[in-house]
Amino acid sequence: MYRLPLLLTLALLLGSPLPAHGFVFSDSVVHWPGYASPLSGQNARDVNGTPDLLGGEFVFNGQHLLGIRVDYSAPSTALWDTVVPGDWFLDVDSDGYWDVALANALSREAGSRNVYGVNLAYGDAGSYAFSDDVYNALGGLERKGHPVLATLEQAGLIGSAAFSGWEKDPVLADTYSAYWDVSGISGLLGLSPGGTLTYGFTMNCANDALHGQGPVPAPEPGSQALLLAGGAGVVWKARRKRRG
Ligand SMILES: [Ca+2]
Ligand SMILES: [Ca+2]
Repeated sequence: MYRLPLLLTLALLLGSPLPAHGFVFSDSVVHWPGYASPLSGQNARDVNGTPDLLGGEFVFNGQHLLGIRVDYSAPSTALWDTVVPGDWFLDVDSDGYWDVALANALSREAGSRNVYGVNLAYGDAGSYAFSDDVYNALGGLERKGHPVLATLEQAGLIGSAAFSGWEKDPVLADTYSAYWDVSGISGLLGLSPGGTLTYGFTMNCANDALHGQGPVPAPEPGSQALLLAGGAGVVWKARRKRRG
């Protein structure tokens, strides 16, 4: 009778509180789908200038999104002071419409950021402010024709994020992290447990871009496992009793 105790142990492990978890992502795109630069040379490289966005993590506790981390490095420090985060775009049901925009206000300072409910089609130019217009101070060094900011005219404020800030004085090739804490926003930002989240992010100059999908954690198997374990325990005891 070794199998049932093993199952019980497994079920109890599954039923115990789990640490925060989510999904990690890497930078697997040069630009967002549908937004190649009209300058073909810019589409041949992941990074134009600096920083290099490396990837990061969507951190969940159960189905509740706690925050977003981005890791980045500084392949160059030239013009670093002019480069700041663009907005975060989240499509919580991956239907081709952004549902949440986290507005970074073109600032690298730590502090509060507004989070909006939006309904912006990926492919609609009216959904965005573009790199060409946003990064206009320095002679057109930006990646051309790339979304950077969300159009917020129809947006509704749903809460705020606490931003950790963006490195101001980087050491060449060192890796840094930025974090947006959205744990104070209730309602999972509309995320559907077990579903798929699509995200997009870039800097004001769109020199490097993040875009991809990841899984929203499904309801934990703990409660189900405990029920099963309870049932198994009853069966096990009943069988032992009968044998005894
Ligand atoms: Ca990159
Ligand atoms: Ca959507």
